Amino acid sequence: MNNVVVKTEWVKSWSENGVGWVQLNHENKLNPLSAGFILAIKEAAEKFDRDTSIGCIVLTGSEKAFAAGADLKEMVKLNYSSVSESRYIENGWLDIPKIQTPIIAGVKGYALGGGCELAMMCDIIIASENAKFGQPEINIGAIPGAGGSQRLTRSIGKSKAMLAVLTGDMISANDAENCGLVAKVFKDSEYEISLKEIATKIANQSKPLAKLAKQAVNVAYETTLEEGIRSERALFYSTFALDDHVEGMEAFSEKRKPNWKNK
Ligand code: CO8
Repeated sequence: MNNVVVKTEWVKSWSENGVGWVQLNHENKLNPLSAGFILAIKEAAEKFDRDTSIGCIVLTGSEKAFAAGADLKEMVKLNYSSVSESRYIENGWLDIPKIQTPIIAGVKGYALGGGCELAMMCDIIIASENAKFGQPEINIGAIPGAGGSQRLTRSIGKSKAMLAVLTGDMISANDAENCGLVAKVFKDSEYEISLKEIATKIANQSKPLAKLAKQAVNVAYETTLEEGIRSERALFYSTFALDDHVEGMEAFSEKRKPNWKNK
């Protein structure tokens, strides 16, 4: 696992109306996540995170899959010492949650194993009605390894997460929406336009305010309620230091749309 080649050719990226699109575009439309592929995904997302014209990033996959998990053809060759010594999961995977720009996972088809974990690292999951989520690692001699047992439990609760992790069964898009894993499910015919509308709406918010809001929600994931409320209050106070706070207040008083300065 040393000398991993970054597979940039498997990632398509473009920007439109302040949205940075990162499409997983492996020649196998199931998008198996090899070490070089995840590094390319991370690099494309980080490039948009550094781009001040981008206010929202969207990760998407193919018609068939967001990603059907870790690349099992790569994984079959690995052993305990090669995964631990090469830091198999630390490289790339752990950088996705550090992205400061709001990031959406747009899921069509399968989001399984590492694919479900990658989607859960994003801030919002929007799905097409054919999407299927799951942590099927138990069926192939493993358990979730990139946060699945932790993020799924926080997202849908212990009992449902246990059911998914212990049976390996898939969760339909509608069930995923009902239990809060997915924010919205759209009919296949409406999915792309709706995903674009949501991403564009977020991209056109004040960028510093959106980043503070994202930070505030994420604190709820990681700390106690008391600590989270303290942190939210400090972030709320800090909004008063932004030109966009003044602009938002003035626009409300003048009954017009705010003209964000992004500072
Ligand atoms: N990795 C590599 N190749 C895959 C994968 C995969 N995850 N999934 C499917 N393929 C390959 C198949 O081997 C097949 O290849 P070939 O044509 O050479 O035989 C091709 O893709 C098409 O697959 P299927 O014929 O199986 O397609 P179906 O449409 O019939 O089924 C499924 C689609 C249901 C997605 C099925 O392929 C499947 O169950 N795949 C495995 C899903 C899985 O177990 N995912 C979890 C993997 S483990 C994991 O993600 C651990 C994460 C830990 C952290 C990440 C560290 C990197």
